[in-house]
Amino acid sequence: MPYDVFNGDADGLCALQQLRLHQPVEGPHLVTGPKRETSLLRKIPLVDPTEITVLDISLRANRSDAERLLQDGHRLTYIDHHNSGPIPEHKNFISHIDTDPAVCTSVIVDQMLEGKYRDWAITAAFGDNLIDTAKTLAQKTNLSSSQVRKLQELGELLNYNGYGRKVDDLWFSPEELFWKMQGYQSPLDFYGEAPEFLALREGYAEDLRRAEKAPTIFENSNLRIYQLPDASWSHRIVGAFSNLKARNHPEQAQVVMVEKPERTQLVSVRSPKIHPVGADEICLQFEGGGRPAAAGINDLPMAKFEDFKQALIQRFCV
Ligand SMILES: [Mn+2]
Repeated sequence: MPYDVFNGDADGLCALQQLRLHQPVEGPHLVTGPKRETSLLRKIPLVDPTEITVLDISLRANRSDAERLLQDGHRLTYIDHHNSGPIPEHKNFISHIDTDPAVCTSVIVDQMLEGKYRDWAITAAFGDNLIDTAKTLAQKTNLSSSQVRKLQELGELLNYNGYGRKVDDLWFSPEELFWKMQGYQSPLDFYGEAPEFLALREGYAEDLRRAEKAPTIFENSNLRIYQLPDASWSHRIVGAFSNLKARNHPEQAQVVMVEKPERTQLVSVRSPKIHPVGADEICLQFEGGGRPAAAGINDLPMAKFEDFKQALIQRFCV
């Protein structure tokens, strides 16, 4: 039985959605998790050699497991846009990795399928906050501007649903959402008909109202740092909130911190839209990761906050 391994955000969901609408697989095993859980290949149990499709999780975080699975005789198709490090050279490792900051995994899948389910790729690009990419792709379709706005809202809501410390924080588990989505060829029908869509819209509005009241702990014209409390809603809204702030303040880097138990913080970093680089470099220094435009840290010790703040200032304010 094949395995489909995917990031539990809009991009991972819409990448798999396109692939499985194109090529349905009888009862695939799904391996996924909240957006920030990216070491997913280690969750594949010992099974006979099979096809493993991997979507939207960094190879850097999964390399040793990828190598082990190749040694065990599995065939891996790896499709991703995160900073990967060296790519295994093995006849059973098929890689479609493109780290161009204008590309996300669903856009790579869209290229592979020659635009067959492009509306889902547009949805994902909006979800990954690649607005220009989404709009450029939308120009190649017959969508009206109101339909494009719907895809944007859906992408943002699917992305929002991926955020949480654990699956219990999420409104819907990514597996559940994927199976619901598989019932729809078009994201516009999912938008119009799926009760899951309405539930996400309500949950999002409520979480955002709370986040808008969060204090700013540092601000100048190039950088702003917000502090959110330790709560399920903070963990759900952190990504969408940072994307929203990044969009509304293109000249400023946006950093959203969420308190966690054990004196650490979860951190979301968005580079300034007008020059969207640096976020991954900074997060890598503090055991996080991501892309040049958007990156994060799972556990930043409070004791490291001053160093982190100085790194941000060095990168974005000079
Ligand atoms: Mn992605």
